[in-house]
Amino acid sequence: MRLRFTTAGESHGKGLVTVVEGLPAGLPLGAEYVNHQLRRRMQGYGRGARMKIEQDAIEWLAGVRAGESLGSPVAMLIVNRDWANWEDVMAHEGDGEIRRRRVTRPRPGHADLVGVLKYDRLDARDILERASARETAARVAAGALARRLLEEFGVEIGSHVVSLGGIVVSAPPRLPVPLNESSDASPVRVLDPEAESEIVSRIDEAQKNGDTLGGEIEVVARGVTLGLGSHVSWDRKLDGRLAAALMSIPAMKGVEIGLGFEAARRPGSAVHDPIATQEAVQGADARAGFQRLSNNAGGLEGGMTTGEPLVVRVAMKPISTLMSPLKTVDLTSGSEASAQSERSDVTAVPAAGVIAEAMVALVLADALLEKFGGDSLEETKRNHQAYLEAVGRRWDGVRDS
Ligand code: EPS
Repeated sequence: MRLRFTTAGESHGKGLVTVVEGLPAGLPLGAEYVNHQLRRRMQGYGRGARMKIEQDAIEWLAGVRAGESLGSPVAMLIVNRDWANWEDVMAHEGDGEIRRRRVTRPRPGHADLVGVLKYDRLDARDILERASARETAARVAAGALARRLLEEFGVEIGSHVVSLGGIVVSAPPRLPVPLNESSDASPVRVLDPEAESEIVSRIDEAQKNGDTLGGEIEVVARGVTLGLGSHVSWDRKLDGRLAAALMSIPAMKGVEIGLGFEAARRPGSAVHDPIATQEAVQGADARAGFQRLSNNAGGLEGGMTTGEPLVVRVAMKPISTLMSPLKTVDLTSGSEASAQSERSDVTAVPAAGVIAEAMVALVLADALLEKFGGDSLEETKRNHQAYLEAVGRRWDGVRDS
């Protein structure tokens, strides 16, 4: 792995820390660029009161000087404003005894029960504080650095919600570019005003019933260089790396690439994307002189990027904190109980799109650095340019002969 990142932090702890290692030196970086992504993650109809408390923003801790990366690990801090309300409950020091806000009635679907059993804890708060999707703020910060690097290579990453609460969105066949300019304008990040109002009503209804809603998100990356990833070994295939990264986001239950599960239901002739020469598709964005007449593959063949837009979808289950709680067992008495209701969101599907973009950016940036290397941005760019020229020359050779 060329680009690595790790996060630390509890949902109601002092803050979240992200360390990103492997960026080349000389990448222009500003906090506002990262903060813009953090603000996007806080949006979306159906979110809970926590997002009114927080104003997520980073503080640089290391790895950046005079607006540029140094090539050393970049560390960022996101302070939890809510910490002020939790300092006693989440205090670092003490005698091991927890007196307030213990969670002893595990929520079905959350990490609570398995976590307390596996980690031998009496209070499920010791588990949920880290299992909380609050951690994804730190991922979005890391993803912003990857996105910034990819921008230098002409990559644009966006997302939109394709279903929420069982309402399927009819997105236009040609997605707008840049995608986020349109999807971010919708409170539920959809490209269909009719579906938007239906979804908003469904969220209101779920809130009234103390219920929660899941949905599906599509991430699209344009301008990705042909040949990232590899066909040669299982752990170098980009499909697998993307799926793993996306499935690691809390509450994600499935990933599709391109046509996805639908490809399994069609004959090959209705799945695979015919290849044409650049001349056959006038004005299209050709890659090394070749062009696909469709993109059912979602920009990946043989575990490598084809140069076509990368299209991945991810399915999110409904959040497991229900205000009308499900049945559970109390950990202290062992008797039947209702699951604990903590403040939470009715749905976080719109925000999940921003998180999925961040994970896709991190995987693509890793694959880009793996292919082109470079200790400085200029070196990475030189290597990238030389590769593009070589791929292009190969096509010239075919045409001349
Ligand atoms: C989240 C912060 C959390 C939740 C949510 C995501 O804040 P709090 O628990 O204080 O309300 O709103 O977490 C979950 C959905 C979960 O299952 O834990 C955030 O910053 O995104």
